[in-house]
Amino acid sequence: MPFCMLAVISCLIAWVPIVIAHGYVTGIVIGGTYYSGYLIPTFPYEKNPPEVIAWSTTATSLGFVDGTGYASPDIICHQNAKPGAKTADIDAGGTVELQWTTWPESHHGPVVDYLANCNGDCSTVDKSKLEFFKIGESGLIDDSNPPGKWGSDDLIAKNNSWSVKIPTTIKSGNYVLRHEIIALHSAENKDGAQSYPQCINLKVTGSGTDSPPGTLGTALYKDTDAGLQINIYQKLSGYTIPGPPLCPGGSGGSGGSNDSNTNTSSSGQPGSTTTTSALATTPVQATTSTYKQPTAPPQPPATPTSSAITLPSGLASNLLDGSYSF
Ligand SMILES: [Cu+2]
Repeated sequence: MPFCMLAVISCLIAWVPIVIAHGYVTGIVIGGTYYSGYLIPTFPYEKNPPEVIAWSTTATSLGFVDGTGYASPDIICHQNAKPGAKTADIDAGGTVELQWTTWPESHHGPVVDYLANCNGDCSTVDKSKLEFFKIGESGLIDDSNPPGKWGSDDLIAKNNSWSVKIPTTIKSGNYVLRHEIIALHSAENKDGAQSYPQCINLKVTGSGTDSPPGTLGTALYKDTDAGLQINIYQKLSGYTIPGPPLCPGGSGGSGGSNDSNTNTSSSGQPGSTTTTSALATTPVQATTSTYKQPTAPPQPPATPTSSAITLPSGLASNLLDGSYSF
């Protein structure tokens, strides 16, 4: 991964840029109900953080999992992720809207969504056993002007939000939704793609019977995948969205404008072909709040006050994990 000690030090002196870089899901809206995300700037430092539907992580740098982590449990739901204690109800066929922090425009890449059946309570599930099937994907939308227009650009255009439809045909049960942006701005380098996975717990209710076959999180990607080792600054003849093919009933997500054939799923089938007219184009305002977003500014664990830099222990391990980029 790109790594520059000078940049790390300058960001430590001015802590805030680290906190606002990259991104995470701050909130989720389902059927008009607002659910808090796992607020990484604050929850890790609270004694009793609120119980939420989102999975906790230790990605306090708002960093990513790069190609060296595709076989690591961190790729499943981000660094050291643990299941959310709560679960949101949703009808099969319903839409989940995920609200991100401001996504950096430079971080072009696909947006993908998966479900995995918990076969029981998701709050105690063993993530290493979850088998994910893809329910939404949006890759390269328009490459007329490299680096092109990507799923991530649609996400930014939709006020940094993304809507994904739960297939109407899947059977009722408890599922983990794995929502992910893959940033390709450094993907010309081996292992340079950056995954930002975010997981939430859902209880899906419907009359469907589908139980699509899934893939373990640690088997979703290889660093040699065509869609993960790629130079997006040149004209591309097409783009293969990483991961297993879209399951039947899956869709292009809110970003898919579907006006080109540049997306190709890994199975060779056309990628985003489902129209998404029913999906919200702007974030739904919270009508029911299960958790009030704190108004206090994020509290870093320690702020260096002089030129002597002391790394907080958690940060030091993140650095070793290679979770920084600039
Ligand atoms: Cu970044």
